Amino acid sequence: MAMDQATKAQLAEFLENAELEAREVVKITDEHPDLTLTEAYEINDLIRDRKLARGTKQVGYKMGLTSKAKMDQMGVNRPGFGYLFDYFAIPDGGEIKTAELIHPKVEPEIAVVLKTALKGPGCTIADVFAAIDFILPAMEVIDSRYENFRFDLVSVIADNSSSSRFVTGGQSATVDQVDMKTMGVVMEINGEVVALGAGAAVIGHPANAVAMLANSLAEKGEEVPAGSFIMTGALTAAHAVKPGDSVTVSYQGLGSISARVV
Ligand code: OOG
Ligand code: MG
Repeated sequence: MAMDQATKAQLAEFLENAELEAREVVKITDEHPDLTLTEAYEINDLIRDRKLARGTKQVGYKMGLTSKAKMDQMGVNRPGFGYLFDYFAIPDGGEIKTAELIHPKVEPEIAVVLKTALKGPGCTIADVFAAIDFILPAMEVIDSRYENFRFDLVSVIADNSSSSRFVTGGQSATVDQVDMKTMGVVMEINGEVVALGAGAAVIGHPANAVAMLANSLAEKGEEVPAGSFIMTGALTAAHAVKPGDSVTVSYQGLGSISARVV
């Protein structure tokens, strides 16, 4: 039976409170095993509405589970998207504050900022190249609200795809200056290499993930607005961090970004 609006609103409140209070909860499909993907996105939209109503600003989008490494790590077989809000942003060299989070993990990503809107359906990689203003290095801090990061596709989609914080800044480049597909990325925690990959790990090319976002939003009549910051998804598995850790991600042709965990 389809989920009624009141239950969706109640689940949105449940998940958003868990995020705001840094408290882990059981995955929502334990109680609602028939939750559909469409309903999960509706719950996440209600979380967005709650934040916007409070004056929080949406600054962009994230694609999640776009690499085989991430799908294998999380046991999920297709990508999804989530929203990024103003208070998620941590400047390059800034602090990941564990007191505000549940069980944070970091992952290296390639991000883009659009100069023009992208509208699906039928958005292609060529449209994405034409719309990109610049490419930025990014580190996502994911923090599933579910115990032990154990979830299924619909539960994680309803939980804004584990979105929590992101670090970006450093050096930018245009699409002519770097090759996002072959771009090498190295993530180090306390000086030790913990993950490495190349842009192609993200469904063949990070720009494909941006096209997928535009085409997914089109299904509900939305576009990706000009100026959006978009994280294309982790290139590698995510790594847990703890206070005292220092994380650096280095990019071929894009410098590096770092953060301290406190
Ligand atoms: C879901 C979010 C995945 C990515 O980049 O693949 C994600 C999770 O792993 O908790 O952000
Ligand atoms: Mg991510």
